[in-house]
Amino acid sequence: VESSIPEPQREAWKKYSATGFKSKDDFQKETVRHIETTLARSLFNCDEKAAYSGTALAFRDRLIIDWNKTQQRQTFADQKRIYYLSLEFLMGRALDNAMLNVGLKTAAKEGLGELGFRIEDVIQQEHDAALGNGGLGRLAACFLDSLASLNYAAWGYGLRYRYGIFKQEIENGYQVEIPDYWLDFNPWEFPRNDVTIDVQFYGWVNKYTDDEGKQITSWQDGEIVTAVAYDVPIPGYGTATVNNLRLWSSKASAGEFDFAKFNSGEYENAVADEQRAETISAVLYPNDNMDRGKELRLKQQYFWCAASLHDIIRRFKKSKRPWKDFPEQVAIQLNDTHPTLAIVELQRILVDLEGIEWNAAWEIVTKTFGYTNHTVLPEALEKWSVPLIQHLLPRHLQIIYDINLYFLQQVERRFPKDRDMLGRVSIIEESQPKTVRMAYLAIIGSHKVNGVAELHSDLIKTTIFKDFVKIYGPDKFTNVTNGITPRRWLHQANPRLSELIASKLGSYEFLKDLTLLNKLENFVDDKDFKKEWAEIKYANKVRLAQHILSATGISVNPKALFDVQVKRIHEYKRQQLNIFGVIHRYLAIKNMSAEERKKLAPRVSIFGGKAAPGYWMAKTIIHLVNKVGDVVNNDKDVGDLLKVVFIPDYNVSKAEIIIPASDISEHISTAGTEASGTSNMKFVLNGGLVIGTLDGANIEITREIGEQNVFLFGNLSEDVEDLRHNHFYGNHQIDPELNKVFDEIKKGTFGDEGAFSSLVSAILDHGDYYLVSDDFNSYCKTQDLIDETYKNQDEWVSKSITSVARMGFFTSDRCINEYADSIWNIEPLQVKEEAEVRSRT
Ligand code: GL9
Repeated sequence: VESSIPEPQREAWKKYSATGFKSKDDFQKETVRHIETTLARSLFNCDEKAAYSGTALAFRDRLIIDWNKTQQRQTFADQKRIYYLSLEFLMGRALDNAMLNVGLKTAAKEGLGELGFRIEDVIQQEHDAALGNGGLGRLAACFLDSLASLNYAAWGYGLRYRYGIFKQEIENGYQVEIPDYWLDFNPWEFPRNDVTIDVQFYGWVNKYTDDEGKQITSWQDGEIVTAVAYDVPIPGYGTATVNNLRLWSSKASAGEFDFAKFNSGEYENAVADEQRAETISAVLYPNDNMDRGKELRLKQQYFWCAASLHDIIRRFKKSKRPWKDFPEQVAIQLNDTHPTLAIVELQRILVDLEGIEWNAAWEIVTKTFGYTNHTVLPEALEKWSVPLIQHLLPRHLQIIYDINLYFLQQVERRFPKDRDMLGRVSIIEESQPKTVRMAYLAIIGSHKVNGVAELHSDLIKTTIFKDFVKIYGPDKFTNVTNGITPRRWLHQANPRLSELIASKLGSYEFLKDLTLLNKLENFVDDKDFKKEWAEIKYANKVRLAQHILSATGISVNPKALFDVQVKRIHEYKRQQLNIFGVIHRYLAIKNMSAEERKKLAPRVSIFGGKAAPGYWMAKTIIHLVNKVGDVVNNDKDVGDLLKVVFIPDYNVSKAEIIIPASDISEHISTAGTEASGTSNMKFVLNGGLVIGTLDGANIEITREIGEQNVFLFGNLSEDVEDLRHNHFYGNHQIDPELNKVFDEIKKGTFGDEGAFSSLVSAILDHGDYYLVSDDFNSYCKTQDLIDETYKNQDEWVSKSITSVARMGFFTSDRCINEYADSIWNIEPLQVKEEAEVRSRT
């Protein structure tokens, strides 16, 4: 590798090369130095926020050293890299994770203590990086953690939104959205003002023959917006690898920004141009499992795809290899269809700019890309209007039509008799206006398509992508069941449990190889161990109860059974089933004798999650939960037997408090609708049991931990279609107990009944699409079984331990290794210093 510094001068560099702190004393020295000089504060005005900033900067220095080395090493090795393209990275906080991975948390804890701060309070000062909506974005963050921990040469590419997912407040029971401006102080990003890429929009396509008689296709006269790189270091656990997450920010291009307008007095117009450019990366779209088809969203997608691809190609070109080697050097994974335009953009670059013949180019493209599907919900499948693409990306639309033409010709040859097939699989939907089916384009442009849990991967093959299985054969479609990082979701969120496990297994090796947890089964009858296990759960519940009190003013008894459902609010996830079940329980308690009440296990029903701002039904569910809480929590007959809590602003750092404190969590989607779910894994890994439907990863969790350790209920995925049909064309009977719940709502027990009529009539009058009534009886009975089981604490704790012991499969490390083997064809890049590195916990 070439160096910019000549040999004789390198000695001075090496002598002063940064090393970062390695002891408590050095930590203090560096932290104080940063507080006094970088932040210009002193011991007279150092609050917890400043202590956080200084600590973060000290740890950042350590990370950067490994980061630089990793990037050098990867450049030097010159082997295949993985590029994970995702519009969402739901990272949460970085400091605790950096401490764990750098391995000097104890030094920091003691060092901060001597400086007058508690490390827990300091860690909590950090603003969550919330550049995602839910499971899909958090999965991307877990993947980055595993990629670095396993030493894969991998880059994430995303957008640097100025506003992450909105903050949620609850006012009078209603969700209110507050903008999430998170960049006031972010030590974890490095602006690379020298790494910029100009991205074009609009314009027109000029086809002509040049002087040498060559056919030229040129996209010209568009508007240019500049992408500026911001790099975020991603440290691995137990290794010196620190990978890179590159986020693009948009700004007016220097060439484009009209200085003439300034001079001619059009100051406001010039500023308006600038602001328009910056708008592209301004906000994360807050929709979960929902496609809204807004022009600005399409602009975001192209802006990010184009910038990322040009960056990847620039790197590839440095190796001076021929283009046909591109797929041996580059694997690009598409996180859902959001980055599908990258397929079209690569084809455009190869054909229009590099002069490669169409078929040769297309082979390079399809070998490079893999596509992960995350949902079968029809309303979430992206379709972009043809006129919109025509306007914004005229050349790309032509290429999409050509891709489609060649594809359909191939299909026609293979299936000459199936005339409907062509219309069914065409990338273009003949609607009004015509639309581009992005999932079809992603399948056609990739060499592998995967679902995210077994059931889901089967469903995409038999339903939405059935025809493509006929066309390409079954091998193009595969499954990679999701996973979660045990570093954040066990060790960081639940340090005491992690410590207890380590004490029994003899080391923290399980954080690198989660299957080692199976040794815990040897201790299911160990009385002392069980006692400690239960105490830790209790302590976590006390911590959550404190949070609930400060966030909502509601006081809950940590001895009660904590029943938790936290996730985005969506009809398919069926928070309405949960709250109707709560009302049913409330009515039952009201009808009980004092004797009967004594026998009942006290329960706290905990809800949390954001509703998309435009999703009326979801907002109504939140409103109902809060109104039910108002009534139940203040009913003297009920007391501690039932409390209903809505925790506002569910996010990654709240999840770290909530998940370890759950006794039972709810994963109760209509069978066949939740592609995987990942919080189900997090809850079980933290010793919580689950109530769930046979959906997504619940099925594989059950297979791993055993049916006796899961509370399953409800109809099966294969019966859903018939049930829905019968709701409309048969005699639709509503569950009688559910009807009583509706009567209570209609009576106005929970306030103005009109406020909730849409929720009730979705079931009574509109076909109960999500099968709430069909599953209600089985749901309530299973909840009763949970009450019974919880009374036997000894048995409960045994189930909890056994379940944790069998969760090894669900680490994202396993998941990433599967992607590497079956989709990317890539090996880890070994790190020499590894042995010397880090005694980490
Ligand atoms: C989702 C699925 O709904 C989840 O079941 C799945 O676990 C995750 C990760 O694969 O992907 N698909 C999807 O669109 N979202 C998911 O969570 N929603 C968002 O977070 C945007």
